[in-house]
Amino acid sequence: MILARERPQIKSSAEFIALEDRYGAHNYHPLGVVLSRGEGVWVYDVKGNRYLDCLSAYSAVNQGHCHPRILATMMEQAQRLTLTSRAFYNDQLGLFYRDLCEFGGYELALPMNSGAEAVETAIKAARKWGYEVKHVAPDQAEIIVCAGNFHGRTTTIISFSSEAQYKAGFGPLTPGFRIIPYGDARALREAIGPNTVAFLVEPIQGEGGVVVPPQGYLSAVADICRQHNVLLMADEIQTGLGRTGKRFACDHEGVRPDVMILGKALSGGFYPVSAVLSDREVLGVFQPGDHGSTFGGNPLGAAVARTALAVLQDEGLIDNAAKLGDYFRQRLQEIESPFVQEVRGRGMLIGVQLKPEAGGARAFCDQLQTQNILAKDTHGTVIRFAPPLVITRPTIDWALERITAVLTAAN
Ligand code: IF1
Repeated sequence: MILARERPQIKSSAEFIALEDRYGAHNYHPLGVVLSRGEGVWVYDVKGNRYLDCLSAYSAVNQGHCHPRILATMMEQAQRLTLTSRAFYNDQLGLFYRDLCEFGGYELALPMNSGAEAVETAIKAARKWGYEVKHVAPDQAEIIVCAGNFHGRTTTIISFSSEAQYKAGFGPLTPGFRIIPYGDARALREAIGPNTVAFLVEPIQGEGGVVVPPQGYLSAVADICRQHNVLLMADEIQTGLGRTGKRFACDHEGVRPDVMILGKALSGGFYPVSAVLSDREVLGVFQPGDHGSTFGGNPLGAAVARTALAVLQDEGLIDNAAKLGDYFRQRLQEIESPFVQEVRGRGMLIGVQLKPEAGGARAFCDQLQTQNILAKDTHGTVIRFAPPLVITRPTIDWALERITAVLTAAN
């Protein structure tokens, strides 16, 4: 059958960009490249130019673009059954639950779609746990979060953002959150009160500019949470599933959070699949009718996510991220650039912090694009390098040559 949708008749990048500009809300400011195909670490624009994808859809395509095994699952499942709603059982969800719980080492899972929905789910679980298990007085539950956090864009989540732009004009905001400095375990100890039910934290702050907390921070906050009967909730939507060279970034410090929040690469970029993992004591608070989602846990997403998890493990992508990530970071550190202040990160999540006088990261990303490398500035002065975890050493060397040229050229 011929595809029912309109095939693009227009060919030029400018026309595709004009279409988006004309009909789309302007809540993004993309780089001027129009992509139409992806394979592994490479993406191709409408003119056929090839680029190394150093963003990986914000770490959603850790397994590489259009991974053939995930694609095969997607096609096969899409022909059998895509969506049933949770009003009925389906023959994929249970298998996904089992694989995900075994992968993460938790008793129970709750599937959603976007990352923000999974964070919302964790917040609801923590509050209900607070009332039912910790016996906090009704409507008094408090959740502690960190300055510089990024957990998504819903009204409740932006309520505890420290970034003025994310919430300006969107009030009234949701109460019940308290912001403390990131990377400061003592600040957590001092902020905890009788109504504190949870501490929500990213093991590495992505949007904050690839901020790696001091060594020992995660294990310290885990101890503090345990001592005070406060749930440690790790948002590993960006850092989890191999990105930092371990299964979860918390694994670097041997920390097992009470609540693990996953998204992005859980589907290898094929489909929005997110999930909250925890144990019976926490996720057990949800009764039928308390929470849900039309698409969450659908058979297509469940099947895709199972294969996405299997690919991470079977192809050794987590080890690859550790080894080649260290290599990439070290080689970036060796570049003698007048513009670079610091190179930081873990595994294949790398941030190049530019000096204030470098004039912002965006211009460097534009330059990298002319060298066939797509990278995204974050926080104004940080270039983020986070290619798919299927990247090889020769490709990293290819990229380093070009990155070096851009970082050492007189701007
Ligand atoms: C955008 C950053 C990445 C996340 C963490 C939850 C979510 C995200 C730790 C929400 C999403 C994305 C969304 C994207 C930009 C972005 C991002 F630059 F903001 F920091 F990835 F690096 N927790 N992060 O990173 O997940 O609901 O989007 O599925 O444009 O907002 P979502």
